[in-house]
Amino acid sequence: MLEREKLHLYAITDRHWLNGRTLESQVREVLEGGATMLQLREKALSPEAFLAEAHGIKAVCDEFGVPLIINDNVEVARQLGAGVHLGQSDMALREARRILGTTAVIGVSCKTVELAREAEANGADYLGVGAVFPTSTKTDARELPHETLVAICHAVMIPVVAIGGITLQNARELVGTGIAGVAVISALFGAPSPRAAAQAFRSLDLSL
Ligand code: TZP
Ligand code: MG
Repeated sequence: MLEREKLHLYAITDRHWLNGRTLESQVREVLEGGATMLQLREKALSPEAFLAEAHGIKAVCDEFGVPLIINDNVEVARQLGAGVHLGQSDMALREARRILGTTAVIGVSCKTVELAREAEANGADYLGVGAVFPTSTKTDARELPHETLVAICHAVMIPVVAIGGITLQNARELVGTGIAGVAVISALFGAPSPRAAAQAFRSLDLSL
């Protein structure tokens, strides 16, 4: 089973915030700052560019001993020996498991207790649940009541990571919900110093 500690600070990339920097250097910063898991999320790169970038990011993650998860793309995950994160409209979990094997980390986005139970039964290693706060990063993300987050955490044994609009200011509101950690895009990659932002998240006492 994936250790809950690995999900404490789950950094998800976004090239929207690069401002002339490279994604690889930003990833290095958040890992230096203490991120415990890294998801490479690319919505617009060609398959070739995605794979080339993913190789570079994988090398950085390996250096820090941090698991790399690929958003949506099971084929890139397979070629890299990385994990994958699946939305409800991506490849079916069982099919992804067949392709990636038993040891790959597979996460699934869930918004209801039913979907959470189904993903656990089908062999998910962790769940991503949100949006727990308003976010402008994913324009179609609907806000999910904290009661639903709590209900999902109670309904499954696998770790749950909260996502959506999480900042250094509001993260404490999630204490007591049962989450294993927070998944963060803009409050890390959109920060003036992603390293300092990651350090600040790690030093928050979330008592998860
Ligand atoms: N899924 C639900 S909300 C979200 C995703 C990918 C965006 C999270 O980004 P941010 O910037 O941390 O709100
Ligand atoms: Mg997806």
